[in-house]
Amino acid sequence: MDLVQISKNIRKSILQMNSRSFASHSGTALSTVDILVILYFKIMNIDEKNSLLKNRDKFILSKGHGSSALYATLAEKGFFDKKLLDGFYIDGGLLPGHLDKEAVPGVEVSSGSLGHGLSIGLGMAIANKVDKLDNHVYVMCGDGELNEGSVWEAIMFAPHQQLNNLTLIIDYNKLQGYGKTNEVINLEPLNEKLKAFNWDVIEIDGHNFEEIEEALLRKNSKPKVIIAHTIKGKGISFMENEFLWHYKSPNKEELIQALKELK
Ligand SMILES: Cc1ncc(C[n+]2csc(CCOP(=O)(O)OP(=O)(O)O)c2C)c(N)n1
Repeated sequence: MDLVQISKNIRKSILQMNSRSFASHSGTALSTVDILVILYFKIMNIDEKNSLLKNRDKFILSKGHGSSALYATLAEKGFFDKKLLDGFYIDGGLLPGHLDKEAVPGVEVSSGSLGHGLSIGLGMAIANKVDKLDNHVYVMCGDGELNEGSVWEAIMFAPHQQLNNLTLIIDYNKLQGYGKTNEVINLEPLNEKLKAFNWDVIEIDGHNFEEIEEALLRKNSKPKVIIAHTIKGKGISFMENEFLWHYKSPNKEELIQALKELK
């Protein structure tokens, strides 16, 4: 399995989808791709032919505005036909701009309103314990999303429930919708804060496949949080760390240039 090629295919799909529909959030989607590749192609117990398998692992993209990345990953994995990606965020298309669990096989939670995914994942992790299922729940939040107080309620509650079947991944790309995260509301010292809330904290380069896999596989007795240092717009030189690409959609020329970089 060529993970590098898979990540390139997903990045390509994201750019084509966002360009076709004039959608925002290309940078948002691109920072998540390498983590999604390891989760969906190496870690999670899932069946693309049976998306509702009872004892499946679950992934929640709480930063639902990065929907194009999850749709592209699910299509790459075979949950649905890649042709459906052409209907992303357009009238009559089947893939809504923000994530919709009713409309798309493999999407576990509808999201887009920030701050809810971790609490929902926490509930699923508790339900797994009650049902004596040993399946894992993974939730990805954006760094700006941690501005939502509801996230910190869940961060406080998960260790109290001893949820060792829950992993939070923070996509720490240092940018959000209003600028730099450390200028809007500084999260630092994030590692120490999460440790103080009694989580197992791991810090990694969120684009390094080995580091991502090792962090996801590491055994934990408490809920685990992976602080993944990522780059918004990762993979496309003119999008990397550029705030503009939170909002802008690639025009024809930009799309051609970006796809060239992914060859
Ligand atoms: C409850 C809520 N408030 C505001 C927004 C508007 N909004 C969309 S994206 C975004 C910034 C998110 O930043 P971050 O979580 O860092 O994600 P990134 O795009 O940087 O990966 C905001 C505030 C929203 N979607 N939901």
